[in-house]
Amino acid sequence: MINDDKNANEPKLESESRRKFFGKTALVGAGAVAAPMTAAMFVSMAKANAAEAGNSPFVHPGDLDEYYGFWSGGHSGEVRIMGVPSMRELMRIPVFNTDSATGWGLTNESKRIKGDSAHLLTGDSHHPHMSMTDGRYNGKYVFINDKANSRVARIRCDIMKTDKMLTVPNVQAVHGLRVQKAPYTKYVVCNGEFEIPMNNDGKAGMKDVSSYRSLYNVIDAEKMEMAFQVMVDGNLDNTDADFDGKYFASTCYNSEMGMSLGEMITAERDHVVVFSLAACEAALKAGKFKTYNGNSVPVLDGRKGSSLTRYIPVPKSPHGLNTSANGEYFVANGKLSPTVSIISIKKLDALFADKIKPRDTIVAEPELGLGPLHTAFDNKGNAYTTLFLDSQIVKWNVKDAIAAHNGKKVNYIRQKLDVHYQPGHNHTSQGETRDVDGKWLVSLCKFSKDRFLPVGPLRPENDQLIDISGDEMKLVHDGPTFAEPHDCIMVHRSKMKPLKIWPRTDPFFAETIAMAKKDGVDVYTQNKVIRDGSKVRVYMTSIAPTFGMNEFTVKLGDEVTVIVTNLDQVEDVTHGFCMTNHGVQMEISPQATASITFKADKPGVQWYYCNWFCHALHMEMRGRMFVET
Ligand code: CUK
Ligand code: CUA
Repeated sequence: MINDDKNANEPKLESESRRKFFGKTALVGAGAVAAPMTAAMFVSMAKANAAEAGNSPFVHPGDLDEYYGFWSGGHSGEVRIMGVPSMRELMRIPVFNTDSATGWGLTNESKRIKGDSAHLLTGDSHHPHMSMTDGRYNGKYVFINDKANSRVARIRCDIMKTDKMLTVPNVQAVHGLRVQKAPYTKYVVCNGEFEIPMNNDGKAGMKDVSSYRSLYNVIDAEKMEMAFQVMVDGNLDNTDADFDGKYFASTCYNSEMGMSLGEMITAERDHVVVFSLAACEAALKAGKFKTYNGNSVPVLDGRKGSSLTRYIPVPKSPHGLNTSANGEYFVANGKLSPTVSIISIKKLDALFADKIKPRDTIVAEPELGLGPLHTAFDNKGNAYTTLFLDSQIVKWNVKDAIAAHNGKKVNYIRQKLDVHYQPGHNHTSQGETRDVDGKWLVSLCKFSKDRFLPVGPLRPENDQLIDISGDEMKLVHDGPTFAEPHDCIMVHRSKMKPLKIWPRTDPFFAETIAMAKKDGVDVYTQNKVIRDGSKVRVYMTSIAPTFGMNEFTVKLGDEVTVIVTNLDQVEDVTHGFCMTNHGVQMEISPQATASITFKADKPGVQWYYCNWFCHALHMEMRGRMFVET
């Protein structure tokens, strides 16, 4: 049916023909009669596009993707690894959520990592960003915020597991997060979004909001401890860093410090706060800080008039803050304003020296369309901004936008591409680094509406892949995703060196090994039950298709910890441990040790089994726990 459109294979008309197709479908009546476009049609169409651009989205079975994509999972609380350009989901990394398959949040190893928030089972992860050296991804860590419980976590990219988690004190809702790009990621920076009383001990109430503040949070990336916080005027939303290791910038959408929607959008202007890292570190060294809420985290005063910050007025309620890939600009995205504000990073030295006024740092404020939320960049001087309300990506040229601002008659808009629908973040391949390559753009669309088979009232979102290697953006793939990737990064596979099996000395389970040592057990060679009062530790090995221990006995009411060490050295042979009817299960990958604790609260015979399919005799990989009364 699409082929009656002669232009169907014309790359530049792809989005229009797609639209026409939907128009026709609608005419026929909800697609009841219309034949859907077959996969083959779409493939041939996209193939034609790709051939023209020389940037193929096709990764054939058995072939590997060129990029690792790290996608946040929003209120699913996790991080996902995608293969780009195939858009295949390669792995899920549980972070702030609890995971049935791997036992994340249930195992003792993961609870130790979650630390003081081990009891929290939810999260809202927005911004995954990788550690850098000299403005380039270094393949070491991915950091991610938890807006729901004010946390920041770190993922170790050699094992692709969360290895540190920190609850940020003195703030509520950690939102925008980025890393220091140069000279290396010493700090992870993130915004405390919701303003709260500085001492939130119940004395400051709901009426008088004069003591309410938002804090900028600076975290030591290696230790994953708070370095310091900076008190600001207004709230904070998104943030980014320069490429020189000197400045960070954050958007503020509620400079009014309003407590209701109406109050939050009264002022015509809000602002971007710029932080001078050197000034902050000097204030810290000089002891110019206070502490709050009974903790020892130093809080610097970066409110208006302070030497640590500058406030640049921009049209009201800005959202995304993105550093251009050439390191020259901070771009604040207007959201309620159809514009973005381009701040010259070069001019910030003069601003901090009070030689120019805040608005003098703005080199252009191009009008792009309705609802600009986030901007990404290529390696040719172009920017790509999501227009939430227009459901479009607008491609625009930064130099031309600046020329137009200076009175030149030049059209800085290069193209507007329909996306489906309502995009939030977008991101280009390696687009926040010096290695920006201008190949791919992903648009994270909040709504999918009619793009997929209906699956009930709750719909997937739609992550669209766009080829930006040519002069025109070309939509090449729809990718349904579950709630809710806010942001993503695409890292060239040459930067990554994931391990294939665990090193036995890995710190991930070192404390478990230390506990075994205290019990006099070598987990690698021994299968043993250790009783310690009403606590029982069951050490067993696993090698496909058997557990080292076929049966063990405990007493009713015992607290039982099962510690399994996977002796298999064969890549990909992961075992599981599940105690039926006890809500207990976990994953043990090759050469790993994992442990889980539960109460033996049911008498009699209780079967345990391996729940990761590992062998032809996987079903037989089970054993009995006998609970004596
Ligand atoms: S925010 Cu979600 S679309 Cu948390 Cu980066 Cu803009
Ligand atoms: Cu071991 Cu299944």
